[in-house]
Parts: sequence; C-alpha cells; structure tokens
Amino acid sequence: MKIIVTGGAGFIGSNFVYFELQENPEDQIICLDSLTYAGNLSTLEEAMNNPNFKFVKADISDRKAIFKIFEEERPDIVVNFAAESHVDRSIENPGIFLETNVIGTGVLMDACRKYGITRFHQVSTDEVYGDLPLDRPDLFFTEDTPLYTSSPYSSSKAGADLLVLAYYRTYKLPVSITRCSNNYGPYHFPEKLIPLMISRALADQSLPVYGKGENVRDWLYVRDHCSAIDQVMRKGRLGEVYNIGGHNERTNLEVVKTILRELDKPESLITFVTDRPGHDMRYAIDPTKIYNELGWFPETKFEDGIRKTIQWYLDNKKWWEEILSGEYTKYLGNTY
Ligand code: NAD
Ligand code: TDX
Repeated sequence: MKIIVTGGAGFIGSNFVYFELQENPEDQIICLDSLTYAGNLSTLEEAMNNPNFKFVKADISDRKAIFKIFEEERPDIVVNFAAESHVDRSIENPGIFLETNVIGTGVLMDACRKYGITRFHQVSTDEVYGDLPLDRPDLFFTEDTPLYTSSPYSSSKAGADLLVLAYYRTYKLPVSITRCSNNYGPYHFPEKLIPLMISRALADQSLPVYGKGENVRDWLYVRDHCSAIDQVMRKGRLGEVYNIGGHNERTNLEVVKTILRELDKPESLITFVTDRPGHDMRYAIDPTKIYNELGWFPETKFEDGIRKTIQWYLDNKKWWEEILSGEYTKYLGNTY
C-alpha cells in the first residue's frame, strides 16, 4: 500500500514514519511536509535511504501542488498529521492555524475525492473537547463529549474534525478520526512542556511553569499513539472517532519535578510565570472504545517513557541544540 503521511517531519509524524517503515515494510511511505519551523529534515535522516520512503516538500493548503502530487503518486491511504500545533503560538497568531489546520485538511480531502483513496485518517486532539474541572476526577472525555474549544489551536482542530465528518456524510469519503491526549518522546519540538523543561534544566536555566502548575495533562508515549493510529487506519470503522489515551494524568508541576529528579537538578529552577490565557485545566481521555473495538492498549508506563525520553535528549543533543540555535534551517531544501 502507498501511504501519504502529511506532517511527517514533525514530532508525531516522524515517529509514525519510523513505526510504519519498521512494522509494515511492505508499505510505501511518502512524507509530505512544508517544513515550517516545526518540521526538520534531519529528523528523517535515517529514513532517507530506505527504498520504501520518499520525502515531498509541499504545503497542504496549496491546492495546485497537492493535486499534482496526488495525480503522480495515487496514494491508497492519507494520514494527516500536518498542523500548526502549539497553543501559545495560536494565541499570538491565529491566522496560520486556520489556513493549515482547517483549509489544509479540506484541500487534502478534495484531492482524496478526486483521485480516490481507501482511507483518509485525521489525527486530532483531546483539546477539541475543551477541559474538565480539577474537582471532578470522575469525568473523562468520551467520543460523545461535545466539542467545546478554548484556544484558536483547538478551535481550528475542531473545525477540521467537523469538516472530515461532513465529507464522510456528504461525499461518502472513507474517513476516520483519532483524538489523542498529550504525547511525549523523541523528536518533540523544544517549545513544548517536556522537551522545553529537559533542555532548560540541562542548561541550569529557569523552568517557566504557567500559573500554579496545577493544570493536568494525560500523557502518552508517542510510539503508543503511533500504534493506535496504525490500528485505526487499517481496521477502524469508517466515519468513526476513536479517543486515544492511557489513563496517565499528572499535574504540570509533577511532570517538571519528575524531570528535575531524573536529571538530578534542584527544584529551585522552577519559576512560576504568568498563566496562559484561557488555559485548559484538565484533559483526561476515556479510551474504552479503542480498547474494546480494536484491542489496542498502551505499552509504555510514564515512569519508563519519561526516562527513555530524557535519555534520548541526552543522547541527541545535536538535534535539539541545532533547533534552538536556528541551525536546522539549513536543512530546508526541496527534494521533489
Ligand atoms: P509538530 O508541530 O511537531 O509537527 C507538525 C508538522 O506539520 C511539521 O513537520 C510541520 O512542518 C508540518 N506542517 C505544518 N504546516 C504544514 C502545512 N501547511 N503543510 C504541510 N506540512 C505542514 O506537531 P505534532 O506535535 O507532531 O502534532 C502532529 C499532529 O498531531 C497535529 O495534527 C496535532 O494537532 C496532533 N496532536 C498532537 C498532540 C501532541 O501532544 N503533540 C496530541 C494530540 C494530537
Ligand atoms: O513553558 C511552558 N510552561 C507550562 O507551564 C509550556 C510550554 C507549557 N506549560 C503548560 C501548559 C500546559 O498546561 O504545560 C502544559 C503542556 O503544555 P504544551 O506542551 O504547550 O501542550 P498543550 O498545550 O497541553 O498541548 C499539547 O497537547 C495537545 C500539544 O501541543 C497539542 O498539539 C496537542 O493537541
């Protein structure tokens, strides 16, 4: 099968490319990415020599370019990871989130309609459900929880989800959607909480915790997210939404303290800073549907995953130091 993976030069997309090349060597993977600040070709270095892998530089909201690629490649499956993904950036500059996350998803689906595919899979987020109160630990997001977003980022992802479901109903485009909780692991861009704290702690810099650090996120090791998407993309029911999570809730402060402990750094590095506007309090996924229907379960416990992640950042300093210094921009090239 030929699979187009959009956003494959980013965090989760690149982990998915490696997952597929390893687990399904009979499939061909085409990574389609516009290489924004968050996309990095050095992340895909190990895939470049694989005969089943190809990189194509393109913007998913560029209709002409996308249609040309579909005309030439004729993919069987499209998995859409490409997105503007950082909540803080969406608060600063919402426009590009609408362009990429909403318009881009629509363009991809129009190309799927024209050239025919067996599945369009949309990678979405638990943030589309809004947030849960801290004093109701009995509440979880199910697939039936109403969409009730807080940030321009989550609103753009919810808009895309609605468009995907509309294309299923109106055009019978074979689609599926997964909504996952917070990921962590290798190749996570160092603007996000966990890699930011690891890189700053290693440099003995202050660790900016928003508000009181009481906000709760439900953390999942990135390889577990990839295996769940793989299951849904191959076996999930068309037109359905599947939540993905592993019941692993932590406050931000707990996560930061765990990182400091593992790195043997002092808690005095923690600095409480002005809260994020509209900051969601708690995310927590009920993953019963994917557990029961597809038999998917996460394999990595948080304690093991965070250790593996910290070790990866220690072993791959060159990768994130280049990003932090802006050096990665020299990889920007067009191989198509
Ligand atoms: P990321 O920011 O690390 O990577 C995004 C990738 O998309 C980059 O390679 C970037 O170059 C590419 N891209 C951006 N705009 C593009 C465009 N217009 N055309 C083509 N490529 C473009 O993001 P991530 O954390 O890997 O997230 C991937 C997907 O998973 C996103 O859709 C996000 O909403 C979703 N998601 C993320 C998490 C998480 O915890 N990171 C959790 C649930 C869902
Ligand atoms: O410096 C920081 N200090 C801090 O306290 C940063 C960057 C974050 N935080 C807090 C905000 C959040 O409560 O940590 C928590 C996690 O923040 P992010 O890493 O920015 O992730 P979040 O906002 O939860 O969104 C992430 O998970 C869902 C991804 O970025 C999204 O793409 C995904 O959909």
